[in-house]
Amino acid sequence: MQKLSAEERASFFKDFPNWEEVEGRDAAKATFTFKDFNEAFGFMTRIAIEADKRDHHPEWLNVYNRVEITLTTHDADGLSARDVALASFIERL
Ligand code: HBI
Repeated sequence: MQKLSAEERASFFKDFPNWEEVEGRDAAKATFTFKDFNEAFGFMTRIAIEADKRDHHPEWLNVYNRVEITLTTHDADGLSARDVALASFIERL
């Protein structure tokens, strides 16, 4: 699996303002806050189903109404097109 080039990575962070670089990792992180746990977990459920379809899974933390998502591609040891595609899906929810 091919990593994003420096240019592709720069474009990603410009085009996806909710996502930020992760200190010391070639990864992207975003935090989403919802009305309550039910809303947050519903969001996670929709992502989980899509992630499994894509065979590309997020690293994430849920605390009550907050969901922190980190995307990276283990097989590429960094950000890949699969992360861009999943971030795009997440942004469209
Ligand atoms: N999810 N984020 C992420 N990165 C991967 O490399 C990855 C995955 N989910 C499943 C998966 N790879 C499998 O294809 C391999 O572990 C076999």
